[in-house]
Amino acid sequence: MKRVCLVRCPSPFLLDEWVFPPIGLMAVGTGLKQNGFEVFIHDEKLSKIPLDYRFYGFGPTSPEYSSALEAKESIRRYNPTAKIIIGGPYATINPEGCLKDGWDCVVWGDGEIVTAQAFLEDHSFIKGASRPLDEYPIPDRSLFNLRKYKCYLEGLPATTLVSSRGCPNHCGFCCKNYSHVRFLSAGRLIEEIDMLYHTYNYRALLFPEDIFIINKKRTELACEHLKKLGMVWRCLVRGDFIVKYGKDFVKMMKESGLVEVGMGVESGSQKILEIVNKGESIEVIK
Ligand code: B12
Ligand code: SF4
Repeated sequence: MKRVCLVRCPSPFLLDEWVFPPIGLMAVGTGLKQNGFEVFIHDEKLSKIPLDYRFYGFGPTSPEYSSALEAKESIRRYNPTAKIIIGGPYATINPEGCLKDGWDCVVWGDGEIVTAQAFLEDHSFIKGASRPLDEYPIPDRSLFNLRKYKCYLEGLPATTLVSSRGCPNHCGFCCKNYSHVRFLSAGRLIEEIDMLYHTYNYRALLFPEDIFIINKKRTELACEHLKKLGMVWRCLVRGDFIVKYGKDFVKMMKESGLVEVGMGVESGSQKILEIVNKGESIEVIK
């Protein structure tokens, strides 16, 4: 059996790191499982990483990278033949740096399909294809203990669902490699909502992705379904989309169970908004 250990890096800089489950590792683990791997997601202290695996995978963001590097070195010391690879946000932003740091393989971009190849074949770098999101399996929440992550909305246990990737805007402070946006279709989004409702008994959801509402029609279909289920939910928005879609759209979202939005204001100075390339005016944000 091909046994793989995917490691979630610690984020001690967060107020509470046990809120949002690692969806990226879950997505990669689901792809590996479909390719016959036995997947274990390690989300304990790094000092407790099991050292007897043949394959290890890390997917850190930039602030998590130094701890991933340290963990790689410890695994190497005790298990020199293990294949240790890296993917995820940091590897996608700085693949050259990762290559210099001695990872056995660096995976750029989507990991669902290519990670099995990264483990089984002899590559130092692999570029993940940017497929339509409906082609990927629903991330398998049973790969670890979802309830360990304590997130609440209106007092109800909540969890996350990422239903799109990318963003068409170009804020200067934002770290992203591509501007094209990919969505789950309304049907596939509803399928994942239903799974979290029926199989995992969630009545509250968070859509933490860049801009959940960017596709108006899809948002309307999702709202219709969330309303039918009686769920409460939260998402991120941008002021310009809210202004463009209008008050009726906001009312429709609220009536479907929306209880909170997060919106980047960034600054009260028009000059600073321009310097950071926010693409929105103070008036629109107000
Ligand atoms: C949800 C989210 C969060 C959530 C939950 C994070 C979590 N626990 O997963 C919260 C709110 C906690 C959060 C916090 C922060 N986040 Co955040 N977050 C996101 C967001 C919007 C979506 C991530 C996601 O789940 N995507 C869906 C999954 C399926 O995609 P994915 O994670 O990219 O994984 C795919 C690939 O990367 C790859 N992959 C991932 N892991 C691995 C592992 C292996 C071995 C392989 C081969 C491949 C692989 O395959 C996956 C499937 O295709 C992204 C923006 C974005 N569009 O990606 C920002 C993003 C990841 N966050 C970012 C940042 C900066 C932060 C913070 C540092 C912000 C802050 N200042 O506090 C914190 C700290 C995060 C941390 N722990 O280090 C940056 C990271 C930039 C960077 N240089 O690393 C991003 C890219 C936003 C941005 N555009 O700037 N975040
Ligand atoms: S709108 Fe959000 S996700 Fe898009 S570029 Fe700006 S900060 Fe990044």
